[in-house]
Amino acid sequence: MYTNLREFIGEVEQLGALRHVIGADPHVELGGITEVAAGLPECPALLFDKIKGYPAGVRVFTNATTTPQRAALALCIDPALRPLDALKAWMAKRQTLKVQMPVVVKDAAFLENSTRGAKVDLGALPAPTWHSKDGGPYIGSASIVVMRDPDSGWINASIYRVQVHTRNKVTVQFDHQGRHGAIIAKKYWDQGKSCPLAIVSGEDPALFIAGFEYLPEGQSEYDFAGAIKDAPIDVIAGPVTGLLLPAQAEIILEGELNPPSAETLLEGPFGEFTGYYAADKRPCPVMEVTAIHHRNDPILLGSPPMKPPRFHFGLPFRAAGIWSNLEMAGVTDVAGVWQHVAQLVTVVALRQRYAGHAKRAGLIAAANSYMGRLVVVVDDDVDPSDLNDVMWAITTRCEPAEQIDIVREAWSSALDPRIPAEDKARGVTSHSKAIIDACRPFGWIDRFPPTSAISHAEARAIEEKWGAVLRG
Ligand SMILES: Cc1cc2nc3c(=O)[nH]c(=O)nc-3n(C[C@H](O)[C@H](O)[C@H](O)COP(=O)(O)O)c2cc1C
Ligand SMILES: [Mn+2]
Repeated sequence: MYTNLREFIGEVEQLGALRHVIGADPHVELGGITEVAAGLPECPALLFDKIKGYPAGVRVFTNATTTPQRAALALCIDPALRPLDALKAWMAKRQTLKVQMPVVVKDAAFLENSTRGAKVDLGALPAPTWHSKDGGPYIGSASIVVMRDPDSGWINASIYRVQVHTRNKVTVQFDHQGRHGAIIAKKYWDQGKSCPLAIVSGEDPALFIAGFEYLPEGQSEYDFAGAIKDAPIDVIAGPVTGLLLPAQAEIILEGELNPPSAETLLEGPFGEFTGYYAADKRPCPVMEVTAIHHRNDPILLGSPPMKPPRFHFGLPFRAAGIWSNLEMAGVTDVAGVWQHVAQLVTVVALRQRYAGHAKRAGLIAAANSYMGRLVVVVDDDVDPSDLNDVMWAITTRCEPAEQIDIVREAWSSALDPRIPAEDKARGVTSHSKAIIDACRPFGWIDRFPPTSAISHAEARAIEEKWGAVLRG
């Protein structure tokens, strides 16, 4: 199992999924290459070197976890598992995670190079401008923001995007005031202080995943990342802030987030995971960077939002959450849950046992589908991770006049491109969701025409026996 990003990249290379890209321009080109690669069938991970304007060795790594295989690798789950089995393994693992407290170590490779105070120059790092209409370069698209709760000492370490503005100023963007980082920073600001923080780039992929997961207030993403790996995360006190920082990371910025009453900068716009821009420039809290540390030949981890179906993670982690929600609510016989189109479509597969079973599952899934307008429920002979299979079920088992329900004023967000600006301006960020029951009607399920298709189990047996012949 990998102990840091470099070892993870080595594992990706062993799988044959790494491509080396030499000479890309960090202004729009590097982002474009990342997006095109993410659209290829094998969706390779990319290690950029000799980036235009930067010395050889200063690198950017993208598409780290964009396939099911690499997402499983990052979760320390067998990457050979079929996607739905890998997601199921993750759901089971997440339910029984044994928290691992980080351990303090004496040295960190990121201390190989440090600059402080007036010598700090963010221009030394290849922050990409990911999309042509973005407001500027972003050093933080996959980096974690570390803060310490002044009351309890809890360390929060999650992902908020970070734009570079000057040689020592960046902005940190919270989507809403409920973000743990926003809650912690406000505590310092309310006391008239700046909030000490660190931006960690080129972190261990388990920390990248932990930084995305919804964890309860008070639980550290470090503990969760340790649980993913079944091994504690190494940490070391930052020389300037004293914050405990991941010792295996590539690049760290230390500094203070100033109260917005003292200073803000206009941040964005930034292309979002929906494939659209959601807002124009907006005032954002400013971090004054007082120290930069990095390993020799540092690797910046980048994960720009891209046009769907491309997404940061090749396994739909939020679908695993919905799968657990269904089980916790007592819905039996769930064969799988998946999300497509960058989480915007949720599919539940189940074995119907009673009238209303499918709708019960659909309603729970709809309630928990963030920004998703489409929820589909299919029978268990349909693979929810295969969009073609799902469309086959919709077109052959669903009578639209009878089997599509609409739920209004449901959970979306200000990032939703289809909500009118006037509504957003008055705080209305809900939308409607269609629940498509693409199951065979329960009332006459026994009389529904039998399918001619071979079962998943039969297909697997044939693949095992004849796969080599078929693939040539
Ligand atoms: C690549 C990526 C970028 C993200 N960017 C942001 C962002 O800019 N602002 C934000 O508030 N959330 C962002 N998120 C979502 C949060 O990281 C996520 O919801 C996290 O659980 C929030 O952590 P918290 O509960 O500790 O605040 C991003 C997630 C990912 C995977
Ligand atoms: Mn958190």
